[in-house]
Amino acid sequence: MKYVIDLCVKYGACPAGPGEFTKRAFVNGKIDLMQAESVANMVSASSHRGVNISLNVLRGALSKKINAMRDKIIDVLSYSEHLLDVSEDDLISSDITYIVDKTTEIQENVQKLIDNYNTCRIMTSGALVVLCGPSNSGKSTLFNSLVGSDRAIVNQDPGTTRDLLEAMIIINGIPITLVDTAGIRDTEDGVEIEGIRRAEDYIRGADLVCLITDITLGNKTTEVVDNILLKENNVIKIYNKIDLITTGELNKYQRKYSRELFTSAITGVGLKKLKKRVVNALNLENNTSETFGITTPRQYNAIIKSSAAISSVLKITNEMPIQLELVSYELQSALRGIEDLLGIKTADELLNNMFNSFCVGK
Ligand SMILES: Nc1nc2c(ncn2[C@@H]2O[C@H](COP(=O)(O)OP(=O)(O)OP(=O)(O)O)[C@@H](O)[C@H]2O)c(=O)[nH]1
Ligand SMILES: [Mg+2]
Repeated sequence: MKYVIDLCVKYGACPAGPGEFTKRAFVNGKIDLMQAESVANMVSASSHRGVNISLNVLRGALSKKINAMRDKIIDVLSYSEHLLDVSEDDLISSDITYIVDKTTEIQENVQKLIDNYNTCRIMTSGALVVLCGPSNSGKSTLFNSLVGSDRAIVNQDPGTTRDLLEAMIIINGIPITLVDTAGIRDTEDGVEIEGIRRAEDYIRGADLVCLITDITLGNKTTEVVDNILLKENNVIKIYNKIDLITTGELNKYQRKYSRELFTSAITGVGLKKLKKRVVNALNLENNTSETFGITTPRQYNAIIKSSAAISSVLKITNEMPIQLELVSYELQSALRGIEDLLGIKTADELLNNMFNSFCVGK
C-alpha cells in the first residue's frame, strides 16, 4: 500500500492533510466555517446531545439563523445609509423607529445565541470540573471513585499527585472532563511547585471547582486555597473523610456548614449528592431543549463583537440628534462579527490553524 501511495506522490499526487476534505468543502463554498467546525465537533463530541447539536449545525440549522441575521443587519445598514442622504429636516420619527425596531429584533436573536453558548459548548466539548484542595485531603481517591477506576495514584503521604490527570465522565447525560490536581501546600519541591501552578491555571479556566478538605483537620485551609475561593469561581466545598469522625461530630459540622457537602471518597457516602450538586452548579439541569447553537470560543468571540456593536446602535438611537454616521459604523462592525462567524473573509492563518486540529481523513 505504501509503495502505491509513494508512487502516486512521485507522479504528482498530494497526500490529504488534516481536515483536507472539510477545508476544501469550505474553500469551495459548499459549507460555511461553522459547519466546517461542526465536523470536528461531531468527531470529538462526548455526549449524545453533543453529537446532535453538531449534526444540526452541519446540516445548516445555525447557518440559516445567522444568515437571516446577516440579511437583517444589511437591511438596516442600507436603510441607515439611505437616511444619510436625506436632509436632517426631512427625517421623520418612523425612520428612526424602523432602525430601532429592526436592531432590537437582531439584538434579541444575538442574545439567545449568547445565552445558549454554555449549554451547547458543554454538551459538545464537556464541562471542565477541577478537583483541588490541600494535600492529602482525598482528591485522587474521590477522582477514582467518580471515574470508576483506579486511574490516579493514592497514597497516605502528602504530595502524591504532582501533575494534572484528566478523565471524561458523564453525569446525567452531561459530559464532564474531570481533573485531579496536585495538592496545594507550601513546599520547596520544584516539581510540586510547578504542579500547583498548573493546578491554579486549570482552576482559573474551570467551569466548576470542587474544593476538597479533610474534615478531620477542621476548617483549616492554606492561604492559596483561600485565594481560590476569593476568585469568582463556581465552587463546591467538600468535607471529605467523614468515615473517620463520629456521627455526632458529623451532625455538628452539617449544622454549621449546611450548604457544604460531606463525603467519604472511600466508602462512597455523599457521592450521589455530589453528582447532583455538580449538575446543579453547571446550570444545565432543565436546559434540555437546545438542539443547536454556537459551541466554540471563536464563534462566541465573533457573536460578542456583533452584540457589542448592536448595543451601541441602540444607545446612539436614544440620543438626539441621531448620529447616523455612527449608526452605520456600528452596524458595519456588527456585520463583520457575523461574517467572521460564517467565515467570510477569514484570514488564511486562522483557517490553517483551525483545520490543523482536524484528523486526516475528515
Ligand atoms: N478514611 C478515609 N481515608 C481517605 C478518604 N479519602 C482519601 N483517604 C486516604 O487519604 C490518603 C490521601 O488520599 P489521596 O487521594 O492520595 O489524597 P490527595 O488529596 O490526592 O493527596 P495529594 O495528591 O498528595 O494532594 C490516602 O491514604 C487515602 O486512602 C476517605 O474518604 N476516608
Ligand atoms: Mg492526589
